[in-house]
Amino acid sequence: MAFGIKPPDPTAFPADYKQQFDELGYARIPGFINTDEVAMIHGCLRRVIAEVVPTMPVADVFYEDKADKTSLKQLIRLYQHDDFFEQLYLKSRFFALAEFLLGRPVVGRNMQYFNKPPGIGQPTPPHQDGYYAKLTPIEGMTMWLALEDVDEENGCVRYINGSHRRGVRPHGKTGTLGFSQGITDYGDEDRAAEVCMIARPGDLLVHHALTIHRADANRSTTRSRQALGFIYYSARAREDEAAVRKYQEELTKEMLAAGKL
Ligand SMILES: O=C(O)CCC(=O)C(=O)O
Repeated sequence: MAFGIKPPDPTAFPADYKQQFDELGYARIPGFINTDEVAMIHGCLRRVIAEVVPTMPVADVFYEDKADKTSLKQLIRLYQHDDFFEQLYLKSRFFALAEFLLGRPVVGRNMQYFNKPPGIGQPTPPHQDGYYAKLTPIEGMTMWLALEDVDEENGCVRYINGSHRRGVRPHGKTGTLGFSQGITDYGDEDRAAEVCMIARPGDLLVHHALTIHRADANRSTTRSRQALGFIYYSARAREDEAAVRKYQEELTKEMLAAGKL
């Protein structure tokens, strides 16, 4: 398997990664995978989009415009639909890094493909992943792997330093498919504090479940903005599964009624 099974010694990762994650609420790891590995992921994504997506439930495949199959914006639970992505998620150095950063055993909860198609990719509203997750304690992270050049034009991720230490902010419905809840009192002070994460293919961003983040729309008319998201929870965190399921079912109904799914 490419991408390496767990390193024999988890301290093989530089201590600086954990220091950044603990202090800022995110770590930026340039070149976490190399160009051959990026190319392999693109190849597997092309295969999945051609062969697997047509068999996936509508609740796991989001388009900016469902009548236009080139406007694919998100694939949910990718690891449950394809063996390559299952290995990449659960038996790789991504998994090992998650345990290193959290300092305890983790479990995989979701792996997603994110795209902002050129010209039509919508903004990602400001949010905290931990709000969606209904976890106790809120111990988890999302890894965001850039598969293309990402900058201010095509919608880089923006973080607020230290926001993982300041609790959960109020969230409300956004109407955005894939990011249904956003921070309701996000203001100028928040915008002034944002740090824009410019990334190259293979760079990894890792944010804590409480770190506030958002992304702009894709303003480029020629470049997409593709990434993979790996969500890991601490193994000791308990999820309110019934509440999450109920919310997801209601949301799917609403999105179907709105013609978005
Ligand atoms: O891809 C994006 O725009 C944001 C992804 C995100 O919010 C996340 O991974 O938690």
